[in-house]
Amino acid sequence: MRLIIATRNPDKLREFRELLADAAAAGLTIVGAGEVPGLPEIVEDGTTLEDNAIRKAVGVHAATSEWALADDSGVEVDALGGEPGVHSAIYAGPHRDPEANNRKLLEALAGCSNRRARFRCVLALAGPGFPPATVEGRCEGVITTEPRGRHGFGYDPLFIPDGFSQTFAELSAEQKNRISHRARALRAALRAWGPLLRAAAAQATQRDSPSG
Ligand code: ITT
Repeated sequence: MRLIIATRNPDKLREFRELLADAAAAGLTIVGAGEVPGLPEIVEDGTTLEDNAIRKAVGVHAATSEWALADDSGVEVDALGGEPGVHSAIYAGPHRDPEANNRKLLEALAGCSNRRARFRCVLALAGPGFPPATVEGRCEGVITTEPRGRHGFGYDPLFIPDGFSQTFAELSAEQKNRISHRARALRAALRAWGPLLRAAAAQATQRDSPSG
């Protein structure tokens, strides 16, 4: 059975492939939205991560009739009232430039001693006969005063998770994948929806087998 990851962000997709390696080894085929021809562009004008995640999952499921998992995520900074939050990708403008986003965030926090923040990831699943649902994962930490590290993507060079002295961009992919908001959301997703997806996969295998 295919699970379409309803993202056009190649870094997110890479992390999903790493995090879902066991499910893939067990027979789940992970497909990125970019590999599915003819998908509509989904407008992310929801006011919450939940809204946008559901829009993306439902949009991809409606266009393909297949199972779709979407991620809407962002960094919430306490001293900025939770911004950039749902606007994280376009914080410095519609061109979605991560370096410009990072510069703008550091400028917004210049001289500010309260640097507490969290990454939040909301995952939405949509599929045949399944009303769309969401789960969430969070990772608490602080925002640095300058970018550090070369791994990861987006705001990773600015974010130090609690319990570490390195930023997400200084940690290895394996370390980030143990504690990240996306990893935690995916663990919640597998707890909530794993049995359902395994049953759907078994049904699909039976349907597709010559004797099924
Ligand atoms: P899709 O909508 O196609 O999934 P996107 O990049 O537009 O891709 P979002 O709308 O969810 O995704 O925006 C999330 C932004 O939050 C993303 O572009 C990054 O800037 C930031 N972000 C999310 N998760 C992150 C992570 O693990 N590390 C660093 N930045 C992250």
